[in-house]
Amino acid sequence: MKLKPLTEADVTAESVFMLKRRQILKMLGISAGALTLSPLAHADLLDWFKGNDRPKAPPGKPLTFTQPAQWQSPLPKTPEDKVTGYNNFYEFGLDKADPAANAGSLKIDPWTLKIEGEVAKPLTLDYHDLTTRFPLEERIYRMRCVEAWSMVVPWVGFPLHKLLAMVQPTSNAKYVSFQTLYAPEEMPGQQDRFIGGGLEYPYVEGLRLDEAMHPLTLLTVGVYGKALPPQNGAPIRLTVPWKYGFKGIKSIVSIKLTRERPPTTWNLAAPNEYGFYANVNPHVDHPRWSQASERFIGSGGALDVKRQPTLLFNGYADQVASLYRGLDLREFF
Ligand SMILES: Nc1nc2c(c(=O)[nH]1)N[C@H]1C(S)=C(S)[C@@H](COP(=O)(O)O)O[C@H]1N2
Ligand SMILES: [Mo]
Repeated sequence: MKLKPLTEADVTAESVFMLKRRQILKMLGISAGALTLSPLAHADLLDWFKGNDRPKAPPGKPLTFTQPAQWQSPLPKTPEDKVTGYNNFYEFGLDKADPAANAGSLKIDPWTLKIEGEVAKPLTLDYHDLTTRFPLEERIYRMRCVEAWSMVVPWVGFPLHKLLAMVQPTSNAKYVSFQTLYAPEEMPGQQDRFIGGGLEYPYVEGLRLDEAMHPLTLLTVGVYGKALPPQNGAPIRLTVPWKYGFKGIKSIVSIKLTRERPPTTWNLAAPNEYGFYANVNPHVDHPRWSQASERFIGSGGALDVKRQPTLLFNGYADQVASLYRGLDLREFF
């Protein structure tokens, strides 16, 4: 697909962050195709902490939800301003501050989410349905980005298996594929390879059906008790806490049950670096950096970012290891 490149006339105050990145990339002669998730995440993190001109996330509407004891946690939570201010959402730029600065252009109401494919009862949900059709629960999950930083986040959502039960997968259904909204006029990264990191859009992800049916797998509509802000993937995104963060596809418009394993965005971009499974694993390093430890983003400042050991399946091994019995986790990374 040919997209109209941005001209200088398109550069508004909101896109200054992105312009800066584009110019730097051009000066360095880096082609967008050579970009991957950043191994320079630490420098990036320090940079982000220094910024004091970050706009506040727009307040989402408060949600009604229960707090089942099973999903609460004694772990210290990552503060809300970091959860909603330090983001990866390449449709809005590559820097961690870009999504919060630029995702305000995303129109989330009205919204249409289609659930189709190998199902007996296809379903279409609208914006209102997303927060009303299923009882919402708060779940405090660890979140681990493949770039080796981590957070603890109080999400609000409902388990994906409830939605799948409603559409009734056929016996042919073996995988679940997910697709982000494709709207280049709202998402500058979908118009410009330099802004969007050279990824193919729309962003797509996938799970095996048994992974999708697992009780931990959440369709997330809120964070910190309120509707998701756009930078976190409003109005609905996926959360799979035992996998690297890039599996958690944002702003979903399509969920399709399939016979074949669906393509996934980061695997398409760099198949030797990002696998389909993407299970968090301290013993399987990224080809360009170690995954043995991670930087936990807590309440401290830039100099107080704690390093901690990475946990197998991000600490959820008791619950999910059985899904992978007999699978070589090095080969199927
Ligand atoms: N559509 C889309 N979904 C996405 C991404 C993206 O760039 N585009 N980034 C992923 C990555 S790499 C991570 S770590 C998480 C970050 O989620 P958060 O910003 O809510 O913490 O979103 C994931 N989902
Ligand atoms: Mo990530």
